[in-house]
Order: sequence, then structure tokens, then C-alpha cells
Amino acid sequence: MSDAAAVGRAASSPRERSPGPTPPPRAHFEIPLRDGRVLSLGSRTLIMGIVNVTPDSFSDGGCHDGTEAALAHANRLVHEGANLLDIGGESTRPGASEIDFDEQVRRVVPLIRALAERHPNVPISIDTRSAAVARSAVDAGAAIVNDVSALSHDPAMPATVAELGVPAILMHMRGSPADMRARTGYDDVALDVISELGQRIDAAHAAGVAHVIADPGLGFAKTSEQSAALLAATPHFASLGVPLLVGPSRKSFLVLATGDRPGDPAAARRSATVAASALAAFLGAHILRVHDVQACGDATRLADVLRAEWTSAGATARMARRPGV
Ligand code: PMM
Repeated sequence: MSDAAAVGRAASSPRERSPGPTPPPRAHFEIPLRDGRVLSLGSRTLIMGIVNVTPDSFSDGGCHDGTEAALAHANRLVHEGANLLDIGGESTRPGASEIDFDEQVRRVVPLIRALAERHPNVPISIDTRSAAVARSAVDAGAAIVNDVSALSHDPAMPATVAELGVPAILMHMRGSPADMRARTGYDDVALDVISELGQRIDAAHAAGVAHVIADPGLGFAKTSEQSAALLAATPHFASLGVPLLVGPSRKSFLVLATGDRPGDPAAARRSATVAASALAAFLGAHILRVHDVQACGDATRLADVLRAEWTSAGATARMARRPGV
């Protein structure tokens, strides 16, 4: 028997067996952006590259402080395949204090202006809890507001986002970065986070924000075990009826995988971040917010290939590739 025939016969077996348990479904969403572009979510996992323009960010430790360095870093992320860029001028690490408007604007606006001009096809989100910063960032070219307080920190935020006509990423947190570590009392972390996010989604819609994306807020007012439980509960967030963004990148809960490894935490948590990204994508997340764009992009593309294998399109492609048929 030729090798091709042997491979062909071996490959025919999946057609004969039942497809087995399917991965959680991932709904499709089309989110219109201000400039007429549409953010198409669901058919593949999108990668959001993180650019923190903060001297004290725990994850990139100030390496990208300054517009030129941040611009070079963002360009590299786009080159590596980032579908979106998230620009932040305020650290939200546990215990971090608030940065005032002028300083946040000084950090992010020149960068957003330069990136919007250089990469018109890569939507930019502004990571801020301040309505005034959000407005300046959108004026400079940002297309999405990413608010770790789910529009609850600044009373002007819901009306501002509605008026700007941009989608909002609503992340779950309790309290603020300064006090969130003391606010991890949940009855059932997944049910409670979904319910609290549902309330924030309703509030955003009531304020006139047309399109929102939910985020479980891994590491924000959660213990490591609670963050892991939320990652495992990814499929349940579909009940919110909006797209899901997950941000596992370099988060401290990854010590569950790495243990207390000496050295730079960003490097120590890289492989675990890649694994968490693949799992979140496989379990139905629409967008992954990550520092390591290339590695996490590879991982989520593999997750997408596996997801597709369960669909008729995947099965058709598999049959078409079979040798000797
Ligand atoms: N994490 C951080 C900052 N902003 N925004 C969203 N939507 N989701 C997150 O998980 C999130 C965020 C903190 O991480 P970083 O300092 O590494 O950016």
C-alpha cells in the first residue's frame, strides 16, 4: 500500500466517528467604529497589543515611557500582528494611585495621534477611567474606550462615551486599584462577576452607549484562584450577549502555573500567558489583551484552527486535504 493510501485511510476515520463534544460557541458581532470601519468579532480571535506609557507599570516597568519609545514599541506590535492597540497612561496595578488629567494626556495623546496616522487600519483603544482623557484620546484618533471601572469611576464617563459614539470595554473590578485587594469576597465568583458586569452593561446602554465589550477583569479584586475560576468560566460570559475580551497577560494569578520563579515576572509568566490566551480563545473569548503579540497571536490562531475543526467548514477543509480522495 502506498504511503498516500495509508494516510488517506487513517484520515477517513474522523468522518466515521461522532464529532465529539463541541467547543463553546462564539457569537458573531459587528461593531461600527466612528470612521466607518467595522470591528468584526467572532470568526477569529483578535489580538489587542498593550502599550503602557507609564513609568511605573508592573508589566513593562517603564521601558516605554516617552512617546518615541512607545511609538517604536507599538509599531513593533503592529508588525507582529496586533489587530488592535490599547494605549494607557495610568498604571492600574494593585495599590497604584490615580494620575491626573494633564499627565495622562501628555503621555497618550501624541502617541495616539501618531499611531492613528501611521496605522489607520488598527483601531486604538484608550485605557482610562477619566472622561476628559477619553475625550482627548478620541479627538486624537482613538476608536474605543477601555475603562477598568466599567464607566463607574468618573461620573461623566457614561455620557461622554455615549456622546463620542465609541464602543466601550467594560472591565469588572470592585473598588479601585488602590483598595481592590480587600474586595475579593464572592459567593460564586463567576456568577457574581457576570451579574455585576450585567448591571454595568445595562447602565452603559441606559446612558446611550450603543456597543460594549465585557471583560472579567482577571486580577482585579480577585485572588489567583478566583482569576483562574473566571478563565475557566469563559463560556458562561456569552450569557451577557456582548463580545468578550480577556486580559490574562503577565497577571499574578499565573503563579498558579509558574510558582514563585525568581527573576523578571514578565519573562517568567510569558509561557503561561500564551497558554492562557489559547485557552481563553478556545473557550470563546473574542479579543485577547496581551503584551506578547506574536506568541499569543500564534497560540490563539491555533485555538481558532481547532475550533474550526468542529465546524462543517473545518470538516470540509479536512476532507478536501485528504490525499487520495
Ligand atoms: N489589565 C490591566 C490594564 N487594563 N484593561 C482591560 N480591559 N482588561 C485588563 O485585564 C486590563 C486592562 C493591567 O495590566 P497591564 O498593567 O499589564 O496593562
